[in-house]
Amino acid sequence: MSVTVVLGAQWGDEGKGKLADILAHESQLCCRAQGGNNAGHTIVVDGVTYDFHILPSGLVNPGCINVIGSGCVVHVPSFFKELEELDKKGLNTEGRIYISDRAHVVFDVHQLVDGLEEVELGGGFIGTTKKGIGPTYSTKMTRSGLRMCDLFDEEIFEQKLRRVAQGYQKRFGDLLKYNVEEEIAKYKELRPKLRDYVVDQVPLLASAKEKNAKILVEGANAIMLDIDYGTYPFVTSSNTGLGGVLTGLSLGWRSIKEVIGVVKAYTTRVGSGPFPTEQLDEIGEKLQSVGHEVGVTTGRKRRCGWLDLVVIKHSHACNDYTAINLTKLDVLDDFDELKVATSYSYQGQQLEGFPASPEVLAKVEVNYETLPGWKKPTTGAKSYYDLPNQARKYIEFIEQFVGVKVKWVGVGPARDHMISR
Ligand code: 2SA
Ligand code: GDP
Ligand code: MG
Repeated sequence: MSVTVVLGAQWGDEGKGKLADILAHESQLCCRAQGGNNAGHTIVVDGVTYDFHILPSGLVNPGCINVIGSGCVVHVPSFFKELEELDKKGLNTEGRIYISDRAHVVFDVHQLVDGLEEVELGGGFIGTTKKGIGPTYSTKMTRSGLRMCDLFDEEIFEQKLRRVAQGYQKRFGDLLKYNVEEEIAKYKELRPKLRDYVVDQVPLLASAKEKNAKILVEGANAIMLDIDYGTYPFVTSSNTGLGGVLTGLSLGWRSIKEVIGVVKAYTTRVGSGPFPTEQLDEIGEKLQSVGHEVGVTTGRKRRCGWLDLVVIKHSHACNDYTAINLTKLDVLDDFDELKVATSYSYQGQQLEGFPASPEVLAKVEVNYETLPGWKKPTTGAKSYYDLPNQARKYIEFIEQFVGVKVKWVGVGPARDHMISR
């Protein structure tokens, strides 16, 4: 078995979905290991745009079986809605999508609580997608959550869901506008539809191993949103790096052949939290508008700034990339010069790594290297040497600084706008 892992190296939306779609062509299985429908991946194929949230991007490839792994959290009505939308676009997903029976279920109550917890935080709100991700992982960790396998025994299901609802009702009182009986009734309809999708992922992946299958793992969110290594507390509630892949799917570590870090040629972030290279001026606005930086799940404008190599080094230290896919290089086509962060200083001292403390992070001074722009379109480039000289210098600067080869370069949103080296 050989496993290729695609991971976000910044704060998400680097273009993981597009690379996953390309690599799915040589994979028999495409798996998600963590997260839920907070993720948003846009894939453009033959002029058709597909938006994925909980579903793996491997579904675009008709030869690929897709798995939502044990480390994921699933809001069942949203899962079916997403399948319906793909169906409307003519994509046949029948027999190609499975959910682990160990994955936790996101209920409507989790989504409501997500909103209430954001209100409780006042000015310090996280800026979540309000998809119930944090509350669901919280109930998972406090061992009160429901897993997909719990949905099929009506009695146990009702008992467990009522217990979750009672807990929240005690905490939020009248602020929580939730009717548990309505959600229970909804599952009477969903239950029979779900049976064909829920499987034991462990033997499924074990049999893939026996058949020496090629497996692709599609990361969701990104390392700077990782619960342990990201900009805590402004993070999502799962392990979004390589660690989450190993716990979220029953894959042997020995099978992992490639870990590809997807790096946007500049930086974006949705939601609150530290962002040292953010540009709150016309540069940030230009990156936002040229890059069409709008959240796929919530429609929020993404915050934008220069490429931060302190982030990429931290990200590489956490995930140990074997290669980088640099994306959206074309968005930088019309800049006279480009800045790239190479270190941070705090109280006059250069820092060694990416600081854990949000208070320190808020006060760091960013040290930049300035590189010349290329002022030429890159979207038509088919090979590395079609790229302007200064664009190649930009890529090589990143490569040398991080110490990882840039194996793919994205020069546009479509599947064929990708240079491979
Ligand atoms: P949550 O909902 O609990 O996971 O939110 C916690 C933080 O994680 C961020 N987050 C994301 N950041 C970038 N992209 C994400 N997916 C969507 C997209 C986002 C969207 O692809 O565009 O549509 O707004 C994503 N999901 C979670 C979130 O902003 C919080 O900072
Ligand atoms: P993901 O969450 O990492 O899969 O990324 P998203 O899909 O949320 O956001 C990336 C966006 O950039 C999508 O709209 C893609 O279609 C688009 N995209 C991906 N690669 C490129 C690229 O190289 N150039 C341009 N211009 N757009 C790209
Ligand atoms: Mg995204």
